[in-house]
This record gives sequence, structure tokens and C-alpha cells, in this order.
Amino acid sequence: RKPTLAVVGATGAVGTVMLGILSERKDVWGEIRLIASPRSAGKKLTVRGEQVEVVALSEEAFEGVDVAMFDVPDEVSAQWAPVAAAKGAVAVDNSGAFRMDPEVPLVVPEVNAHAARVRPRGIISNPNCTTLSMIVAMGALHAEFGLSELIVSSYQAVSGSGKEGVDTLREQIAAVAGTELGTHPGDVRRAVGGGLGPYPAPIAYNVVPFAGSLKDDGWTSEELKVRNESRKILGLPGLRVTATCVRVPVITTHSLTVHARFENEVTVAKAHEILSTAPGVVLCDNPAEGEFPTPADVVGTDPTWVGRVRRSMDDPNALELFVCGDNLRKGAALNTAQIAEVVAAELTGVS
Ligand code: 11C
Repeated sequence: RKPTLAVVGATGAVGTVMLGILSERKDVWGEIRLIASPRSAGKKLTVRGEQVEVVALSEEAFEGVDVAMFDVPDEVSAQWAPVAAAKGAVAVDNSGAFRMDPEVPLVVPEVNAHAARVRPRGIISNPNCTTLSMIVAMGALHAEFGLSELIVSSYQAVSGSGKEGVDTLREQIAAVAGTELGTHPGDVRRAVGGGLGPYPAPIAYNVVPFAGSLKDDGWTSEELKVRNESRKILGLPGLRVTATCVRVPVITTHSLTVHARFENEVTVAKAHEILSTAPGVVLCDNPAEGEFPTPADVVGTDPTWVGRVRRSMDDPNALELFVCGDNLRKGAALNTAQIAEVVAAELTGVS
């Protein structure tokens, strides 16, 4: 019997991308049940070319479900993923609710698929999109050179803040487009007025050095996630990680600059060889021809794209890279789908 899959949060931003991904990938599922808040129940959505009616989130909705994916806010996952697990499903959760729980594996199939098998709570977590946008490439380089330190800056797209982020950028662009704004202090801020949306500063014609929420000692939640999640996924609890997370006026696809230091000496030629053959990575590195990844070209694609690979001038053990990944696909829905497929293969004995 093919396993039954539930998609919880089927009507949300990531849920919508998920239905597209489930329709494109090799179909390993029997029934696909779509679950959302009672407000969306009864709606019909298309998955695998068929109309499926959305059912309301409830304990009974998990009856007979083998794998339940959660693309919902932290508090909804915190409440309902354990309910799905108690009903016998393996919950694959895309929220931050369980990522650092020592009894919940944090999985990126290209890097640590084996970790998905040990899940005492019946829950597997999917990392944050910022971590995911770089970690497949870092995992491949770590396997060859032995990673010892990451110093990253992110350039995060507004869809990371959900529909409100996308609406805010579109509204602000409409307010400034075709004007002379962006030439005097505060002129963009005055033009967008109170319409800052989820951001502490204008996002149109701007970059904002703040993503997530403020935590201790001036760090943001996003910066701490990059540090903690990278360590857990790579199995390197002592890895030195510093992140500065920045929001930029891009709709979808997060980018990062990475300074990666290794135990062993590196060469660009060897790094190119690894990155051009690593599953889930595309090397795009020919700056003389203007070839490097940018969000405008990467959006809508599955892999992690890497370019601008250089050996640090002052450190033969370090590489500088520019990385882009679609934050709604590999950064969220795709990785969740891949984890669910790993579980489906385990449940059906297919490897
Ligand atoms: C952002 N990375 O770009 C966030 C969104 O922990 O899953 C995802 C938050 C999370 O704002």
C-alpha cells in the first residue's frame, strides 16, 4: 500500500508551493489529504491534477495518515504535530517549534538523511529557509575539507515574511516607482508612511539589517537559527558560526555571502569539482562572462546555486562564496517533501 500523506497548512504560501511540488515529483503517495484551518475547510485545491477538498484541522483528520507535513506557524505546529504523531503519523514540521529539540532530528536529505530514522517523538523538523539556502553546498564542502567556521551575511527575500512581506514590498514599490525618491535622508520613509508592514524600515529602495526578532546581546532570531541549525545538521556542535541577516527588496530567493574556513587547505579547482558534482547543487561561476547566481534567475528552481568561489587571500584554508536558493522551494516546501519521501521509502521498504 502506498502511504497516506497529509498536508497541514495546504492553503498557505508554503502549502501552495507544496501542492505544485507534489504534483511534479515522482508520486510515492496513496491518498493526499489537505488540511487547513476551519475557515478554509470545504475549499477545493488542485494536487496531482485532481481537485481535493480541504478538511478542517482536527484529531480525526489524522486518522489513517502515515506522514503529516506541517506548513503552519510555530504555535500551530507545537499543538498539532504531537497530535498527528500520537495518531501514528510521522510529522514533518516546517516550523521552528521543534528544531532544537534533542529528540527531534533536523534533516536535509542531501546532508544527513540518516538522521530521519531516529525520531523518538515521531517528529522530524525542516530547517529555516536561510540555513537551507546554503547548507547543501556547505555539507558537500565539509565532507571534503572539514568545516571549522562559517561567517555569513544573508540577503533575504520578503516572501520569507509570508504574504504580508510580499504585499508590503509591492505596495512600497508602487509608492516610489517613477519618482526621484531615494536621494535625500528619509524621503522613502516619508513616501511609504505607516506602511512598513512586518519591517522596521522601508524595504523598497533599501536594505534592512534586521530579520526575525531581537534576542539577547543584539542578535536576531534568524542569526541564531543559522548558527544553531547549521551545527545540528552538520553534526558539528562546536562549529564557529557568525551570521548577519539582512532583508532586501527581492520577492523570493534568499542569497548569502559565505566565508567558510576548513581544517584543510582548499583550492578553487577542488571546490569547483565538489560543487559541480554534489547532488542538489549547481555551480554557476564564470564572472568574466557575467555568470553567477542571482535571485532573479534562481527563483522557481530547486537547487542551491553557488558562484563567485574564491580562496581567501589571507587564509589558504578558507573559501569565499555567493549562494542563492529559492526560500519557498528548497528553503521550505521542497526539503519537507524530500524528508517525507525518505520516510515513505522507509515505511514501504523501498530505498
Ligand atoms: C525569513 N527565514 O526569511 C525566515 C522565514 O524559522 O521557518 C522562515 C522562518 C522559519 O523571514
